[in-house]
Amino acid sequence: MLRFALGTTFVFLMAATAAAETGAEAWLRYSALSPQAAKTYQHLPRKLVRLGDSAVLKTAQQELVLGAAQILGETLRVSENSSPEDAIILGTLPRIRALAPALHPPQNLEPDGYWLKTAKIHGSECLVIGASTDRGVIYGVFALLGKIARGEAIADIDEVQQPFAPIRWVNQSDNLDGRIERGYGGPSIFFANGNVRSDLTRASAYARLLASVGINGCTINNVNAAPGILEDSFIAQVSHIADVFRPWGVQLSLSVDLSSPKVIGGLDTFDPLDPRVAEWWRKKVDEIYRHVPDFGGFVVKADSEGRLGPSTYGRTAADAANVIARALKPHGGVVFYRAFVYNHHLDWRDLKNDRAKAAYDNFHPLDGAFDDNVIVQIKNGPIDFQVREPASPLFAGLRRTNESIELQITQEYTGQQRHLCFLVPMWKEVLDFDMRVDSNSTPVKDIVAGRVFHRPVGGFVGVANVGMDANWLGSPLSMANLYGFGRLAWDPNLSAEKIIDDWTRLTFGADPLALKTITSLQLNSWHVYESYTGPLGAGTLTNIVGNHYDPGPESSEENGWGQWHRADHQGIGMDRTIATGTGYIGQYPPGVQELYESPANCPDNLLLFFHHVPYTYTLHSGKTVIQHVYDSHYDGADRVRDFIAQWKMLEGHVDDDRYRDILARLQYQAGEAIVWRDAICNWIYRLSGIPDQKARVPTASGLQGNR
Ligand code: GCW
Repeated sequence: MLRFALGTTFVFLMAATAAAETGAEAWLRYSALSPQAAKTYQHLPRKLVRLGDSAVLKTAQQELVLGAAQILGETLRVSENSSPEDAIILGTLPRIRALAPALHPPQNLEPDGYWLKTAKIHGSECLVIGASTDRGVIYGVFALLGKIARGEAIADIDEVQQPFAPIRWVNQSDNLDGRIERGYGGPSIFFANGNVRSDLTRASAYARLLASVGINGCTINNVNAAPGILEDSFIAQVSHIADVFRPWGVQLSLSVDLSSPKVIGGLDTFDPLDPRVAEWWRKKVDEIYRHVPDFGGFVVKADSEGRLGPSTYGRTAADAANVIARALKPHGGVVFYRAFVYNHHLDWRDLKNDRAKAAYDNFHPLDGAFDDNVIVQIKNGPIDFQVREPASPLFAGLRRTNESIELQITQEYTGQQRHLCFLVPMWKEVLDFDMRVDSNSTPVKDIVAGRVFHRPVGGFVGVANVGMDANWLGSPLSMANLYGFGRLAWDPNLSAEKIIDDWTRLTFGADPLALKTITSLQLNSWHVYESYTGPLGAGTLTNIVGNHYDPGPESSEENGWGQWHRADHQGIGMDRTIATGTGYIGQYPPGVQELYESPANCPDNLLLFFHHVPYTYTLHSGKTVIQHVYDSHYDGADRVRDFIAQWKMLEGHVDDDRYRDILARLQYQAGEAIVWRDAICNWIYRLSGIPDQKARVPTASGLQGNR
């Protein structure tokens, strides 16, 4: 009777969970397959053998048991021994070789790579999930469950997956008081009121999400770092977060303030070349590793946006990075030194000044000066996560330095999770961009992975500000960006179409109309957002000194921040040419210079990033710049309205909770797109005095323009 009662409660709870789609499970919903679809997996062994008992392997086993129960309704029997019986076998390759010498696992499996293979072992039908590291086994389990959840065939599977690069990290921007800088999904999952939270359930669930897409590290605090994070008492607290990350193979790291030796260490200096400072870092790092033996390392933002740095003592970024790197080196830790270093008091009157040049100017001269456990972390573009930027020239400018690319999952300048903006297509453009180093094909993805310049370490970092909101980022559709970042970091050669198809099936199920509509909305969303917020590479025309959200094109000008578009009565755009402009284009290899230096060659979508042109300049599209601005804004606003119509077709095809939530979001976005359209069109009309050919934009006299 008790059994019956429990069973009923369980079924009831399952139904309740399925009905209330909070988004908390994200792409790990593991919703039950139809009996028909589940039949495909009837030969999946029901016994599970785990070779080894590390925490990570145990997590892998638990995940597989959970997934099989939820997706297939099957209970996997866990067995420590490998008696001759059909089984799923989890383990690292040496253990698998010992068990089944006749199997031939892949020879050169990279760390974290995995192998999924159906094979006969001692006469039994087995499914092997093998890897070079325990962490790789978890990745193999998630990959297998993803395939089953999407109904893909696994009967004769023989698949090897290798990570493209060793660094696949996220950076959070959490402050110790629990607020998140540029966080749009609620307060911190790590900190509250100046302490580490006592309940770290969400932190553990986050680590699971990260592991499920192959992310292996997480920096838990803001790059604008509070020195207090390195107080001994705080390190003890931080270790609790590492404890909940560890079973998922996620390494913890910290952002640090370079002035810490002085501010909290009691020294009268933080000069990186002072031996007392070196000693302070060494002791501090040793202390951290006593609490967190698998600690990943530090992220450093220095001499940037008011943060102190080595320039205080006339030292270089390399001096600063290396003193910390040497403390971390014996423990295997790394330093991510951010290249986001620029002067935000630039003289805007000087047309030769250019913030875009800062990263290259500051770091290229230091190439070769960084220790081999330093990674220079470079934002995808030379300004700051605008809706469109060219790839940073610094990627090609460091041949003897490790690099990572910093991508922003958080939609700071791209609609703050209130506008739909799927960023994978944008990231792919940067990752695939050919830097033409030494006239060879050298896409950014290959450079950051260390393949072009044969660097020992490198990869991908995503700024991901998840919070306490049930759905993590504040918007269910934004989670495609977190998922997509992980998938791309693992394999940047995946297409945006494949990534969003996988995500949608896992997040919403396989309803054909839902699949078609959601994937198409996501794939179109970046261009649509761009069309009403940032025309032709001019930058996101938002309030750059305030919320980075509302339209505010005038805020870019006449201040030192350097996000200038130089719009005046005659024309618009920054002249960054070698010939007449700031010379920024000269930072690229010659093949790329050729692409951008002449307006005739430059792609329309970056024209105003590189050139100052009259409003009447004719684009490759055949339109004038001014008419393009008008048309793209009207088109963008119309297309968001059309998103609503498309979404409404999904009533009954997706669960009611998310149907209504997303509908409300799109309706809100449609209103905002009109606000943007009108603000930008009116602004540019006032500046240029050139009316809209289609007479939609009110003219000075209040009459409509010429038709
Ligand atoms: O884009 C800017 C953000 C800051 C951020 C900074 C950085 C966390 O507006 O909030 O600081 O970039 O990346 O350092």
